[in-house]
Amino acid sequence: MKQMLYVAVIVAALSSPCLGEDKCSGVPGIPGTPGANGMPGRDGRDGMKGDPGPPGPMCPPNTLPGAPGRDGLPGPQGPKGEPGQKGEKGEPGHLGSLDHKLHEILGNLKQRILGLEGVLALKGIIHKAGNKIFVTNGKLNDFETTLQTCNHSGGSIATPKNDMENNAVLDIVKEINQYAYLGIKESTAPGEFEYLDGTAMNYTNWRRYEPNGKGKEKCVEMHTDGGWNDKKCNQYRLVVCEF
Ligand code: MAN
Ligand code: CA
Repeated sequence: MKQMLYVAVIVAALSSPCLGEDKCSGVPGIPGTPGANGMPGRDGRDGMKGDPGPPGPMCPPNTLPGAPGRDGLPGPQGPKGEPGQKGEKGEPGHLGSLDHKLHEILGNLKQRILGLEGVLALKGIIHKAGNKIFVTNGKLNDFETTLQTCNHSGGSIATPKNDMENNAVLDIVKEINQYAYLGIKESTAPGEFEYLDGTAMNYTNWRRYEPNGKGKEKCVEMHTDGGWNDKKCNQYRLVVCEF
């Protein structure tokens, strides 16, 4: 193949018109066709950020509105409204149900105590008058000792403040057939009597001509008719207490 190319070149040289001459001028050859474009180059580095663009054009009328903006700040508090209707009564809470249970317990306790009092009254041991209970230990003592005896029992010396209470004490006095000191004493004003705490009496049941021992009879006793007599405090009288 190479040999054939050499032959072709030699033939061409021999057949040239300027064979044998020093200089040879000819017509310039036709330029070859341009080569195909190369591959695109790599991307350059990012340029600097440009200025913000001008605002966009206003939407023409009759176009759809844009998305709603964000909520504004809360406004000031409005005036107080009218009170609503009263609601239904609720179920009892913890305290309510405790209150109910305590009421039940107290009710039972009251019934039991009333039952015991009934037994004691039936046996003639206590004498009830309203909220008071009168009771004797069956012994005789002076006024001061009677005060101590009753106080030590958690009660106080019998102090009838109405006919009902006076009759309850009288029942005991008649039963034992002994006079009893009462919780009444002469005040600093001779001939005037008051309760042991110094308050004025609002009920009395003096016997006829009593009190008559001004300044000398500072205590008060109940006779077997229920009437009162002022008397010296050193006598032995039936101990009757109230609770
Ligand atoms: C005795 C005492 C007096 C009482 C008179 C009543 O003297 O008990 O306190 O007033 O009897 O007659
Ligand atoms: Ca008297």
